Amino acid sequence: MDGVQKRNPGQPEFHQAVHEVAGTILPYIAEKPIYHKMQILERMTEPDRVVSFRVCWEDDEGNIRVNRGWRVQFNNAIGPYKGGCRFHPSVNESVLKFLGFEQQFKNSLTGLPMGGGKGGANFNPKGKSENEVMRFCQSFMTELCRHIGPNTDVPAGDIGVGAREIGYMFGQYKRLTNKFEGILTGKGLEFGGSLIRTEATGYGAVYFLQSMLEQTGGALDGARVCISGSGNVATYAAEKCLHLGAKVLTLSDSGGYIHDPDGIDGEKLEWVKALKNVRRGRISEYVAEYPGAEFHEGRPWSVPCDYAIPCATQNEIDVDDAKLLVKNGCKGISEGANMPTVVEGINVFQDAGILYGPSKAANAGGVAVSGMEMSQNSARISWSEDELQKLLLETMQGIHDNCYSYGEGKGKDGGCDYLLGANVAGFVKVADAMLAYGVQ
Ligand code: NDP
Ligand code: 2IT
Repeated sequence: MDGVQKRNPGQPEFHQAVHEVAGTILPYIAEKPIYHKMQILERMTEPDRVVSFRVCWEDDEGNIRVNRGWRVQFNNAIGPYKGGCRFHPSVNESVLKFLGFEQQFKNSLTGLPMGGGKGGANFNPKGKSENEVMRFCQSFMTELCRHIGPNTDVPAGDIGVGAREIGYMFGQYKRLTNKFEGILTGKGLEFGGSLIRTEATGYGAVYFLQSMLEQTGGALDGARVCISGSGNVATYAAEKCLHLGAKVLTLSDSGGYIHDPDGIDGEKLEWVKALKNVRRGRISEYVAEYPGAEFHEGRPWSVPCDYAIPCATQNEIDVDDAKLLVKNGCKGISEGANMPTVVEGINVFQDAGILYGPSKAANAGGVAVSGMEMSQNSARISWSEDELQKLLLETMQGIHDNCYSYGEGKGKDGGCDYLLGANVAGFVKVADAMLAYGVQ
């Protein structure tokens, strides 16, 4: 950890992600001297490369705007670099390195041949016109296109990057290279996208929770669920909760959260999806449409619930939020967002002995279906929705079982330590591939 902090000054999110993994991996590799001798964990903390570049674009008033873009190619030991792109003003090298670091283990857990990477820009899509977003995406891809390829690096969406942005970026790649190839996932169905990629992360996070509940005898039917965020992951996590009979009480955005004591049903959820994807509005508008609900500033964790599914951003559950959730009777967390809980918050959940599904396992459904999109593009075929739904469910159950096999009996009172399970299960495959390649 000292070395990581020294080599990466001013990158707290990256330190946090490494700390969380190292804390569970170090005891595991203590008994496996070869990993230590070959410095595998240390090599995993150093990205293969970080590309940063200027993204220039013209706004609607004719002003020239300058942003910074990045692609962090973390590790391609088990497959081409793979991971999303985030457009948000908070994006910096620390955030993208934490995300890329996590992604290498997450992608390994899916069982598919994908390495880890992440990219994005400090661009704020909020308040931008369609044309401004298009020009930004085109400019971003004009540089990014030299660093990616179907067998090299395959980006996808993340915060601020959805179907619209992927369409603009794919179109620009095609135009610049004169190649129609699977260099992005999350594409539109008309141009090589896969069915259920949109739903996959949110559905997957709920399947992971369901698998954990099967071990302990809990159920989602009739349970109260708090969800944060109101974007891609949050809305589809909510949808799957509804399919399984749960009552969804909250959604949020960076302005605050809504609490609907009657539950956010299917019709209300469709309204939220249109609000976010079509009108690009704010979650606070929900209470005008549904007066039974309340809007509050801050985060939704003070609302009593049986299960919580954070689906907005990193560090959105601090130690006080974690204590409050436990105090109010929350029995399980499944992380849809990446690293949404601070390290001390994770300790609170684990000390309380409640179920804790860490992000690299619980939200792997999105990248798993991205991997399936890559396969479909390579074979120039498309699988049916039924096939993909079954594959997603089986993949999430497989990830759960893999984590369980390493974490069983290692948690409080003999429960499963899913954090340890996910870290070790994700680590082993990447580590063994790196061993095979020798020193590099
Ligand atoms: P979206 O852009 O679709 O939605 C993000 C949501 O989170 C919005 O409601 C947004 O509110 C809110 N949010 C973002 N930043 C903050 C912040 N700093 N404080 C409070 N709220 C915030 O992104 P996704 O749903 O795709 O991603 C959500 C999370 O899931 C991220 O952590 C992402 O890394 C992770 N993830 C996404 C995957 C995917 O397939 N898309 C796969 C795996 C993980 P506002 O509109 O106000 O910004
Ligand atoms: O964090 C993630 O796993 C994603 N944003 C999805 C990555 C992908 O390549 O589909």
